[in-house]
Amino acid sequence: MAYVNWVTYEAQIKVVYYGPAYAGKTTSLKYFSLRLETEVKELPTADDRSVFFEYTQSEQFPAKNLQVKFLYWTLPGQQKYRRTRHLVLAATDSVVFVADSQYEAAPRNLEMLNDLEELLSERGVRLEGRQNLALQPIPIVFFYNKRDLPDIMPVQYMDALFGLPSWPAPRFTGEATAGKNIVRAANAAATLALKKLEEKIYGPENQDARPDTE
Ligand SMILES: Nc1nc2c(ncn2[C@@H]2O[C@H](COP(=O)(O)OP(=O)(O)OP(=O)(O)O)[C@@H](O)[C@H]2O)c(=O)[nH]1
Ligand SMILES: [Mg+2]
Repeated sequence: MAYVNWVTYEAQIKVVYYGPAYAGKTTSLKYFSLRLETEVKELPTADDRSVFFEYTQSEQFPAKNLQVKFLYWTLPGQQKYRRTRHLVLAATDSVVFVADSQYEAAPRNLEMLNDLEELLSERGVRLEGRQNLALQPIPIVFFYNKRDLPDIMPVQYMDALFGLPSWPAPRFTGEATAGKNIVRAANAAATLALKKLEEKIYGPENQDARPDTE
């Protein structure tokens, strides 16, 4: 649940970029921060070969009575940084799952999705659309990256891989190196998290809306 300071009426929403190593998380975040005209802050690991985490933030903007700031985080996908990922996932409000579209990356994409769900469940959280009503749902947006490469999985093949036909999570295809669809995916994740925050604070916007069938 987003952090809200009721003295200053400020809220923070944390969006985490998750996905296997080399999928393009850092490239996505760097492109997005350029567009936001902010810098990516980095905390290198002790061995200096990878980054412990990176994040950037948007300007605050008013939503209802709150000033909302969005923080975008990413973290290394290699197996050895699992503990780091566990820490960085604390208080996540929304996830952009950056998948590598190359065929050979299919098993690593699935491993990281499982890894994400396991680490979230340890925090009492699940991905929205997944069945486990004991856990708190957070939104997820899929980003199929590296669509410029030749040997990539067709979009429908990837949808089937992740089970998207029965899991209505937003999905974008793109190219982080060229910035294609990066802003759209980031905004979708941020908007879904903001909607959740507003519902928590003000109640469902439209009482007549279709009931949540999760
Ligand atoms: N062709 C192509 N290459 C990409 C794309 N996005 C990222 N890359 C390249 O893929 C490599 C890995 O990208 P990163 O952004 O460092 O990947 P990461 O997900 O942060 O990886 P870890 O931090 O190790 O988990 C880099 O050489 C990028 O330039 C893309 O859309 N197309
Ligand atoms: Mg990275």
